[in-house]
Amino acid sequence: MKTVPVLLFTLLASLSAREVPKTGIFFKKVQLSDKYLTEGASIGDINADGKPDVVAGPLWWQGPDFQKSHAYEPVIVFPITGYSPNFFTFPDLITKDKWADILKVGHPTRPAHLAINPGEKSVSYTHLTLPTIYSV
Ligand SMILES: [Ca+2]
Ligand SMILES: [Ca+2]
Repeated sequence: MKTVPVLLFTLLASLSAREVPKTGIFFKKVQLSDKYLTEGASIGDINADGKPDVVAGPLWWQGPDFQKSHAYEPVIVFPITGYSPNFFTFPDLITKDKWADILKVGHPTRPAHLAINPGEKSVSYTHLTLPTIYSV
């Protein structure tokens, strides 16, 4: 009769021990969108508030809760049966100001695009198409 409670206690103790990682690093899953917009995402401080934001395709989500999104280019939803032409987005301080710009790389052999962050100005991003570079 005592076998079942002891076994249950052991099982619960074993499960709870697995829930707490020894590293002390925890993760929380946050779904940014239910639309298929891009193949990848990156982290950068787009609004220069010192908190990491997420950039994915034509949108960036404002950290730290990632509930509010901002479009820096037209938003196009793609069918899940193919690839999105938005492969990777890389935020960085390319124009050497405090506002992270976004380098977008699409399909191989297609040109990359640079979206220059307007900062606090109420104007849209400046978009530049970069020359395509082929390598063998
Ligand atoms: Ca930020
Ligand atoms: Ca910039």
